[in-house]
Amino acid sequence: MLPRSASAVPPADGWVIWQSNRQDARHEVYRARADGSEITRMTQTGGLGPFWAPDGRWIVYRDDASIIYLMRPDGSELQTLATGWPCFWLHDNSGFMVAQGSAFSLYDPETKEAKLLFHTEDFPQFAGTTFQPNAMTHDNRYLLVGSHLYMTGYTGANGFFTSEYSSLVVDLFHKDRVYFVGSGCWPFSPPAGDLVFHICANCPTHPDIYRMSLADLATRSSYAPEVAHEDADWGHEYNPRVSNDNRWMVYMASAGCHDGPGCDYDIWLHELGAGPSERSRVTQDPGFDGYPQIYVGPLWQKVSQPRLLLTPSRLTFYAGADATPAAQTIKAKNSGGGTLGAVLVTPDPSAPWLDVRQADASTMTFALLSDFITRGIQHATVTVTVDGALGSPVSVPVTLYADESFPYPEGGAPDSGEVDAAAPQETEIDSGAGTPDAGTAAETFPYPEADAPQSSEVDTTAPQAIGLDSGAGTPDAGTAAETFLHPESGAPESSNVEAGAPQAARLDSGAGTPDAGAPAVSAGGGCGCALGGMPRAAAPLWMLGLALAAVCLRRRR
Ligand SMILES: [Ca+2]
Ligand SMILES: [Ca+2]
Repeated sequence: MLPRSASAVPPADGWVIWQSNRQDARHEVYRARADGSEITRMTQTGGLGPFWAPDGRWIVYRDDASIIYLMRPDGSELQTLATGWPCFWLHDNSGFMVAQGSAFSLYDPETKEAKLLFHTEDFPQFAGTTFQPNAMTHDNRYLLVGSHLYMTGYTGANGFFTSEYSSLVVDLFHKDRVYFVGSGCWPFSPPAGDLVFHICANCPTHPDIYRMSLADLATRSSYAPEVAHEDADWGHEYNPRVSNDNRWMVYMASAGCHDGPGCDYDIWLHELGAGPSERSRVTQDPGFDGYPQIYVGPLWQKVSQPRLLLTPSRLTFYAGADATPAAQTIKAKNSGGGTLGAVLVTPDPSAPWLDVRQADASTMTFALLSDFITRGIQHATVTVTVDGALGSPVSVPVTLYADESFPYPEGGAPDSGEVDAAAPQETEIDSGAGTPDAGTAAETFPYPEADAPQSSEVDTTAPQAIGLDSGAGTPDAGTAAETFLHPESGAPESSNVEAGAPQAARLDSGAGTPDAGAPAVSAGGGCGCALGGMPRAAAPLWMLGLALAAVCLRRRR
């Protein structure tokens, strides 16, 4: 059945990866152009839940034993990394999140090192229920979580809701604040802008892909369909993911069939903001085609000359006058051949609050100068140059959220209407705090209708600016993710890899119970990323996996 509406022309340099059992019973990773041409099988021994690095330089996936693999987008440099479930890449390009029991760690694909970002236990309100991180916003401020937290009714930061399984936003700067997005699963954030997406489980043609503005967490009034089709019209939508250039969404949809590998899911492409019926078809095969990712740009290629890679590629600070955040570091790496030349850092003269220094030949340190901080959101752009290197210079966007403990900037207090849109009911705490002001949110966080991120953003259409790395160096203790997500973090011990995650992963092998392979929990990297908040025992987690699959996908009438 063909789409009902005219569809946009897929990007000529767009690429999609996904998992499919089209050639044999085992799922493998496939790659194609965004128009569905040039389908290439990428794996031979099983491949599930592939995730593409924001700059395109790596693909990570797992097999049905929860062994994590890395490969280049051309299939080269295939290697195993660890055991667990890859959940998502951080938009700052620093690595990908892996769930290992209740521990969530950031893995650096170049150094192969891991560092703990957080534990389920860091979020006590989720004790006794499920906690499934699906994505992080582009500034690493908000964690998007699927959970049963609201199952019997719960009052979070934006009010009381009841929903069996729901998509939630957790403010990592105020971990006690949980916001309800909607009933259903798969919360996901684009690489820029202030939208979140998820699968609405109780909308007119559910499941559908809905969006909401983060500036609107308090009222949810911007909650609206991004993609919505009737089931019979290939409208059983799941797993929305947004391209690195923030223009395209890929997702999987069936014609109403629900339960995983036995269903003919196909991959679909949608242009963001083009209306809920706009789409084009990427795959058309009777097998299961699911968990797509899209990358727009030239495919990664090995080069002989030096190529500059910065990890992370952007920084966010959240500051209160009583607790100046720790300095953060960015590593300059050589993702090409030869030897990388000297690194030159050019600070932003309009940002006196930011002190940028070179700690050593490849490490840049970013610190805040409290005396120069004023209340609100501030942006800076630091330029990193390496003569003779591909991708140089690189502009690094730095964002500062300064809370109410700082003075207002020159010009005085904002209008009374510019209260913290995210939590107006908590004005004692929130007024003027780091969440976007209602009056400036649109400007600060462009909706992806814009063809390119605003000038202060990294140009995500220029993957060569942040190529791949030779593998030298180790992550610093002060990088953004660690500083903001888990200040008390330490390296995860191998014992943190609990039996539960791999066991749950085996649900997706397609054998056994009717729920095996159901997209929500078993076969993909999203909703069922991890089964946290439960005792470290295999059996309950395994059973929970079945329950989640049922809940997340069976919100039928
Ligand atoms: Ca639908
Ligand atoms: Ca199919």
